Amino acid sequence: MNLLEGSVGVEDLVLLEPLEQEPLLKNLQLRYESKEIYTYIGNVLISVNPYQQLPIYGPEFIAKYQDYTFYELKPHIYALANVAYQSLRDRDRDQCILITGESGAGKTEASKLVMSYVAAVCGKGEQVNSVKEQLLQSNPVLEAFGNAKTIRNNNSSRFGKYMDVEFDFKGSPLGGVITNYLLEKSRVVKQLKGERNFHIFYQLLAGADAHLLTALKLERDTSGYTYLNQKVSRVDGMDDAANFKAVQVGAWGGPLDCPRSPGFGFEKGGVELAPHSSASDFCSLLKSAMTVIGFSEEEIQRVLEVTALVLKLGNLELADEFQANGVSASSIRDGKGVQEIGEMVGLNSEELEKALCSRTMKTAKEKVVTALNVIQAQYARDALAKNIYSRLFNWIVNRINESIKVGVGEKKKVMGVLDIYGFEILEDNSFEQFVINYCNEKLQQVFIEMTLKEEQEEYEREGIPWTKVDYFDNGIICNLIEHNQRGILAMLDEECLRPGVVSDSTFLAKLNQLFSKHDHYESKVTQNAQRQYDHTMGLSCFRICHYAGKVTYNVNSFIDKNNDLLFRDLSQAMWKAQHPLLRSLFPEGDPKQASLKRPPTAGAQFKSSVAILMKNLYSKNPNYIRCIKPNEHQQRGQFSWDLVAIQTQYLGLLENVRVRRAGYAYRQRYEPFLERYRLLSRSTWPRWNGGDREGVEKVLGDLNLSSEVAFGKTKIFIRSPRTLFFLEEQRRLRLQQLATLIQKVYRGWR
Ligand code: AD9
Ligand code: MG
Repeated sequence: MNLLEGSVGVEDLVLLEPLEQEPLLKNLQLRYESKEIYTYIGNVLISVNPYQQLPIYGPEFIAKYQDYTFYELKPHIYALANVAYQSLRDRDRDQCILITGESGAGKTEASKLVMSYVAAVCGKGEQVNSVKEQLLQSNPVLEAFGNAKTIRNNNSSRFGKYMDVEFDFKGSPLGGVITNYLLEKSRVVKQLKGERNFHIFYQLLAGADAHLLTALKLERDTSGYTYLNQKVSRVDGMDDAANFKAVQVGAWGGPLDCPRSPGFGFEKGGVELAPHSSASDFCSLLKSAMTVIGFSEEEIQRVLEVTALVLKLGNLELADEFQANGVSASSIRDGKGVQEIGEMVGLNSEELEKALCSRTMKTAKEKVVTALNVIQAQYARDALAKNIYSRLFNWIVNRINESIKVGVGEKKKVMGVLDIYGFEILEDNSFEQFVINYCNEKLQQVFIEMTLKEEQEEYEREGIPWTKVDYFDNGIICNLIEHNQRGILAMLDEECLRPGVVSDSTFLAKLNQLFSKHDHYESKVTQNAQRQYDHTMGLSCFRICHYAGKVTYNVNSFIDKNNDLLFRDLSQAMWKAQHPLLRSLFPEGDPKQASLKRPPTAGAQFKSSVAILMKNLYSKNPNYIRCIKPNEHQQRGQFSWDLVAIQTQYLGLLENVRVRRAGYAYRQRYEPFLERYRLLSRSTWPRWNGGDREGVEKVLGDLNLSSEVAFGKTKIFIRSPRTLFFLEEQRRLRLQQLATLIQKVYRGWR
């Protein structure tokens, strides 16, 4: 056990004295600078992104962590993965691993390390290996279609992901289910300066062989595509990529149980493959990953065709056209582009043009066709591209699920891994940030409730009285957002569905009226006199005081994004395509389905998927990884105090330590505890023949510490970290004493 011995700072923040923000940060900094990126809060793991290859992964480390219990080795993600897996296998408890943190903090890498650990230790055999391979290969495929270079992270996941891995009673993997959340589809048509579109577009153009490019009617040069034409077709930072690759290969390197397809596998993630690797490798590698998962040749081809279609749609230029009656209309400028699209997906090009440039409205008696002006037609084109891509992404996830799904009747144990966007406070916060932060608010609720619940359960198991812990309950904020009738999301839906003139500002007015007295809601109109001079908030904004801090949201486009409507003309046109995949993405385009109810709004869909997620998480034993980003520059060795301070605050780390310490700060099984401290009592040193618990009672009794501790059924519980420090100090002195004694004896001999 190396509780404090040889460690840099404290390895478990529960032992921090005094328990305040500054020492907490100092401790993380000290450890980070010594390349100790992992620190515990009890069984919660904090991980600070090293942005460099550390020699702490790979089979040797996997083997080590497999053989020891949680506190016996340095804090490590393998230790957490090990506890989760063993508890699933041996104690039959379903597990979930919740990984949170802001963009670039290392969530996706953490999820891969967990998966690689579990894959390495979870059974052997041809069948098992093939399941492992399918599960692992889903990663590069999803990263190709769902990740992109952003300013904050060269391989940023632009979707949330929850993956249930299912095991049989022996702990061998059977398969799994992936759920994805809210792909950032606006990226398909527009990216911020310095960012890229989803990796797949660049990979396809650079990596497809000439034959495939011709078949897809694509050009190799990215600059020819409006949706990609952002001057960042490659990602700098070879070093990062090389480091990253080494880390990941390390995690798998050597003869592990799980076979790897040569040169491509889970270990490479998307980072190394995406922008830096030989692109031609990539395409075949992506294809091979898809093949391993079970995509047929034809399916892969169809997927690439739809991807190409999106690029080509972006290149359709729209031009003004004036009609005789003075109404402005539009048409497609370049006939060739629309023709090519038509040929590729089996669609009449005139119909496509009509669908893009006009809108059909149905009244009770007749159909009215209105011409769209250029701006409206461009909007329609972009909406179509975004919809095609996000539906394609969902289709890919479903297709993977089809391959990895486990039979209904089979009894299984489940480990869920959640890699989801962290809390976001940007300069300009919109609908996306609103729902992301709502999700984080819910996760914080789960976190507090489950940490408390687990504490309580452990005390009950050990037969120790439980005292209630006070903590900030963020239920009031969750309610403000999600209440079925009076929540902000419900108000937004009401506004979206209401007939008559609705706009973002009518929505805001409604909120202002309803929540003027709410403690966690602010806006320019509802602020009290003192706050009126807050110039950071515009008239079109509202602010929510989240558990993690205040966030100002601009309501512009809330209605539009929540509605997420695609003109029926477009879905009907897509449904008419002969291309089977494209057609299947637009079932509502089927005229027979025309009377179908309106699909749920984006907000309502998100809310219900969050509710399902919460239910799923509550049914499992939680394991937390809290990822922290040490600097904004993706640089190794830099620890930006202020940046980390904000994150520790919104990850609620202090609160977490407080909860953990509210009862008993430290607990340990009797046997290792006695082994460490028995030298402090004459009754147990040098020899002790009694039971472990009795031995511990003797040691603590002799040191007059019995009132500071509680004796559980299998563990000793220590109320204050000070007691532990005292024990450690006594032990240190005693060891010194013993060393002097030994020296004396030795000299005497000589
Ligand atoms: V985002 O919300 O998807 O934008 P993540 O997922 O939190 O973000 P990611 O895991 O992608 O961040 O990590 C960002 C980069 O940090 C990786 O591409 C690696 O270059 C680097 N990283 C993260 N964790 C480790 C690690 N344990 N060792 C080495 C790491 N490098
Ligand atoms: Mg990620």
